[in-house]
Amino acid sequence: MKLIAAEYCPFSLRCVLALREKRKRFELVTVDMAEKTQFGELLSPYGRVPVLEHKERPIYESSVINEYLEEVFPEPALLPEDPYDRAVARFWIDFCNTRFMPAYFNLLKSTPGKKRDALRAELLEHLTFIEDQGLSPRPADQPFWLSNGIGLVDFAFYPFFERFADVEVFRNVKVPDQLTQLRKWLKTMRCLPSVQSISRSRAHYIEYFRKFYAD
Ligand SMILES: N[C@@H](CCC(=O)N[C@@H](CS)C(=O)NCC(=O)O)C(=O)O
Repeated sequence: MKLIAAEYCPFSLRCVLALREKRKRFELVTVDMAEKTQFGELLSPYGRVPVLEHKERPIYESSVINEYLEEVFPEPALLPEDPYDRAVARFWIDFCNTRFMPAYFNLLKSTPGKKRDALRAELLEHLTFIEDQGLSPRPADQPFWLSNGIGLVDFAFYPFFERFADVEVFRNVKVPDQLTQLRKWLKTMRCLPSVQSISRSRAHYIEYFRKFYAD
């Protein structure tokens, strides 16, 4: 099994984390997206990574890949068993893909001014929504988003927080101190061996992203 991925790509990280948590052996092929025309055949029809190659067939889009992995390798389970709970998990993955992630990248790509201020407010609103609707309703001793075990919702969001130093330093948005559940969840995630295997230091991210996002 092969994962075509890119360095610093949060979507690729989602799949690396799911594969590691499923304890699956896979070849990680890293392509340089700055030279993406050279790698055309490896990319998705949208010209993107990640792409999973399994049994000589390609699977595209990080959320689809992770659901495929869950179906093909059901153990350990990364989605809840109950259909309602699965729907809740899929809601959060959708929220991440359609609200949180666009707000995060639009803020990073913004130029100084009123629009940036609005994008900053939007991202903060999403962080508060995660705290209030996603993490606060959990039982106090539940470590992960939806259960006592790690799951696809945790992996959908974490890669953006892994590199959150970029919005903190270059766009002045940090996870507010009062979002205690979100902070607690982040702490738990950072202790996972699969997460530690892909983590880099805050200083590393700041240095790397400076050339893209410093005004
Ligand atoms: N919705 C896609 C997003 C993947 C994505 O945007 N990947 C980036 C790298 S982080 C990419 O391939 N960008 C190339 C491009 O859009 O030209 C997913 O979840 O897999």
